[in-house]
Amino acid sequence: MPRWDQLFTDLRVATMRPDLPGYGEIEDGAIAIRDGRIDWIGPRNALPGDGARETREFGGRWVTPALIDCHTHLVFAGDRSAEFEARLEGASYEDIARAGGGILSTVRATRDASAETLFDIALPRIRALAAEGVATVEIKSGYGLDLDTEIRMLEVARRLGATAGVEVRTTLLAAHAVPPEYRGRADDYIDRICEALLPAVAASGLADAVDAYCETIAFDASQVARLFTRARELGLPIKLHADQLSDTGGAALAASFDALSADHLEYTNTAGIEAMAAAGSVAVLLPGAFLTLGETRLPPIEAMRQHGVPIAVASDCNPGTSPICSLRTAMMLASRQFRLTPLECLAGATRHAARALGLDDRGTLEAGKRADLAAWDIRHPRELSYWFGTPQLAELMVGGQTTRP
Ligand code: DI6
Ligand code: FE
Repeated sequence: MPRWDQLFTDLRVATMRPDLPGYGEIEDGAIAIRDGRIDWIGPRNALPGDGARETREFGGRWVTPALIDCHTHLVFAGDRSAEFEARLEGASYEDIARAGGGILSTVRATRDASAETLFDIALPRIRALAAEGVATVEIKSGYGLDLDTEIRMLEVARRLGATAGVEVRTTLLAAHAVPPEYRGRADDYIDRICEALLPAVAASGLADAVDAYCETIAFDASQVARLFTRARELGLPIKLHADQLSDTGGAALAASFDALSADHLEYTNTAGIEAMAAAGSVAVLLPGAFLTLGETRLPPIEAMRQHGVPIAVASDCNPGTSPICSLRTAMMLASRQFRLTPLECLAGATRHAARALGLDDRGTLEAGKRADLAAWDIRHPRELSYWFGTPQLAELMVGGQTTRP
């Protein structure tokens, strides 16, 4: 009996291992897979003699860990192009939200949509991500704001993963906006989430984490703290939309709950970054939202680097602030707008993105990790943050099985 199910040779590997310099490259590499996991990886000339049931040569192609999009809202109905137009004519995102548009207009469309409709609308979005090498996608709820619709969104999200051949991680974002029936009563809505919605979703097993929108137009720090206290009681890990449009102390708040990640962070101060470093929270940067809203205030990248806060990059695919269904585009924007190096962008879409989801079985290529691999038609992995809208994926494997093309 051969020891391995598959043996891949003649490939160049960017392992993205944190203990190796640069991309953790292996020039003439080999990867052996058993039961969907990497059993052996290294230079071909060091390969132990054991055989495999199936052997494939990769013609010198580059292989990286499959990409991970750790922050999306890709299940929603309708669109917000009229609002986009209004913003270009001078309205602000906050003004539109306060007038009952913004997130609430997507809530109306999503509440009205059946599970089938939501599924059909979202399927091309997740397929677009898979087609560019993404094998793990986080999807948030948050356009329902009532129990039925939040559950419907989470169920659709899970089904999308099964159909598209990628793994979906779901996040409950019930505290995304104050729903119309609670207008002016944000505290009552937080009570409702803590008492009914969150326990029901936790019991359903449909959410892998809990997120909230901490912002002047959404929920304040004390409301978010109440929600997170309840989430922690129920054993759910935490993420936070923090300090995107103003400094509300969101990063420090997230860190005080040992959050997996705090996301956006344009207005985060140094104390917030220090707290994140101490808590081990990942900074998730969302350059698509920065671009779409025409923001100018940059997240404190240098402080993140100095304090060793891991930086992830995600698409934030959503109809209001990031109508961008492409993690590769987010990587390119992160390098251009935020001056991340191509190496930082790739770590941000692999190793650090895995950590932002609390997943330690993927994001690098080393023995014991899942065989989630992307093979590329490129000359160097830096190209993954350089080309824009250029199809370069040769093959995507999830657990050693080819899902793309
Ligand atoms: N993520 C969000 O949840 C909000 N901004 C962001 O980057 C709002 C999303 C929306 O406007 O629908
Ligand atoms: Fe978001």
